[in-house]
Amino acid sequence: SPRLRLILGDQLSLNISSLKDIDPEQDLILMCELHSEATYVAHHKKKLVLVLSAMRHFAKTLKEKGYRVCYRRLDDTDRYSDFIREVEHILNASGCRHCVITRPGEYRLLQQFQQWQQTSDAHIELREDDRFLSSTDDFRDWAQGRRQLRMEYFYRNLRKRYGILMHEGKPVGGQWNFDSSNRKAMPADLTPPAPARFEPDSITQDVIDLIQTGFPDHFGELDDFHYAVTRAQALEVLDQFIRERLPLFGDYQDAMRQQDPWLFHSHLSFYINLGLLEPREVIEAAETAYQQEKAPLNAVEGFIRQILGWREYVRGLYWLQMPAYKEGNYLKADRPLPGLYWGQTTAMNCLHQCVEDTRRHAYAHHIQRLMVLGNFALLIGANPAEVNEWYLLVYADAYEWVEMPNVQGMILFADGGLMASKPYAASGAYINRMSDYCQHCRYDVKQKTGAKACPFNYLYWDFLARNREQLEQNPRLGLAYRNLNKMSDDAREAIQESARIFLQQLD
Ligand code: FAD
Ligand code: DLZ
Ligand code: SF4
Repeated sequence: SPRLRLILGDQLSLNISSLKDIDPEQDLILMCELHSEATYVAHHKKKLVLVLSAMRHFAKTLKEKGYRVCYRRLDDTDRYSDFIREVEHILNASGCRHCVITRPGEYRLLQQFQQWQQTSDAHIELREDDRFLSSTDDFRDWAQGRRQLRMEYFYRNLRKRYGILMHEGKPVGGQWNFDSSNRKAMPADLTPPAPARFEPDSITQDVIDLIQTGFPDHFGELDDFHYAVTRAQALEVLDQFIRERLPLFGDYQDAMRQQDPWLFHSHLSFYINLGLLEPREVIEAAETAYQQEKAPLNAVEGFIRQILGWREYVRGLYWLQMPAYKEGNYLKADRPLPGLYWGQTTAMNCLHQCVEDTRRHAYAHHIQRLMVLGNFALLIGANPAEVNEWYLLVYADAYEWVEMPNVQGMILFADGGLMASKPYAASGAYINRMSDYCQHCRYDVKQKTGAKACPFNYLYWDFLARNREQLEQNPRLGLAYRNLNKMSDDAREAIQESARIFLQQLD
């Protein structure tokens, strides 16, 4: 008997588990553009274009392959509809009694689907998402009995399990990690290659018009959309990355440069997360480049660790910890997210630049997200719920399963140290070392307190003082607290006074 196959917007893979064993003659594939998905957070305009255009192109591919596809456009679906209503409608209309779905990436949808499974008259079959290299059960087993869940050990297991960058049971090159040779500041005369660009075709142009008129209030610049929207284009981005950027990926992984968020990063998260590229093939392409001596080991290992390590790890952590993970607020942070995150002017050049990159491209690279935007949110004590919402809606690669662990665990220490052994708090010196932002800033990164001083400098110490109760016992902060304790009363008061004035103005 015929089966309905539901494909969600981030499941655009021909070999997704919900399409296995499909009968092209009888079965029907359903895809739906939903107002509810476009607005449950007010996604960046470029993100909406990326997701909807990629969905439309994927539907076209499916039809060209001879599948029967029912595609519901935003203008066809009711404003208040959701996946369940759309599926039930088709089931009722067609008489089909069985719907196959690959488990959604977000907890809120899985929960809805599981409740519906209990109440629906039809058979709702949920399948594993096997595009990941590690299943949620694997992660649960690994996490069992561990007090801290360090990515590094999880990653080494996967390297061994899949034999990636391994030789006779040992890591290639004799070590697991080459970070000591990575993370250099970028020389001013080095010009990174231009990122791949794809001019919008008529399908993308229709979606741009739709978003322009339908979602004018959403954050972000819509002009100059040039992302890949098909698998063929995403493969071009991958190929270009491997040839042009991967060799220097490790060296400049942490560098930041004014007006250029792209640098030597891969820009592949958009496409891997949508399903246009499989993580396995991306890892393989990088490993092959190393074997063919087209890229050095420090770059290739560093890149593979991001995908095989971090990406799989955050997904495991998310499913292990939800729904409680969302509520974590270890440092009891409660400041509303300041307007500068939405583009309000700020004299802090690093923040201005990173928000501007984000507004224009729905992209910022990892260190901008972590050490500028994230570090600031941590130091000022921004409320985790608002920070999560911001990261989930502004980045075109953001889905809750990957966004939330990075925010709760990596930047805000809201999980109390399950992921990170200490908060990623840093003063202005780090930003100055890794970027050219400070050279163009009204503040002076060398001054510690006062009206001209870089706010990161006093906010850092103020953060440690404010969170003494939760953080002083952390062994990795021992030195920082000893330095804080050694300060004269005057110095400490000057810091707290500068922080008080700054934070008051911020609110
Ligand atoms: P590259 O630097 O080229 O890295 C290669 C790939 O590794 C990425 O494409 C991505 O798939 C993976 N990767 C790297 N770091 C991480 C990480 N920490 N977690 C998971 N995967 C990783 N990434 C997202 O895909 N979606 C998000 O919503 C997201 N939110 C983030 C929020 C914060 C606060 C931070 C600090 C990081 C976040 N990241 C997120 C991780 C990382 O910043 C992006 O994956 C990366 O910037 C994407 O650009 P790229 O493809 O050029 O990455
Ligand atoms: C992100 C997104 C958006 C903006 N719109 C849709 C949509 O209209 N239809 C759809 O099927 N999926 C969309 N998505 C992706 C879903 O929100 C995604 O499947 C969940 O976030 C689960 O990871
Ligand atoms: Fe940012 Fe401080 Fe440097 Fe200005 S001086 S760019 S605020 S780190």
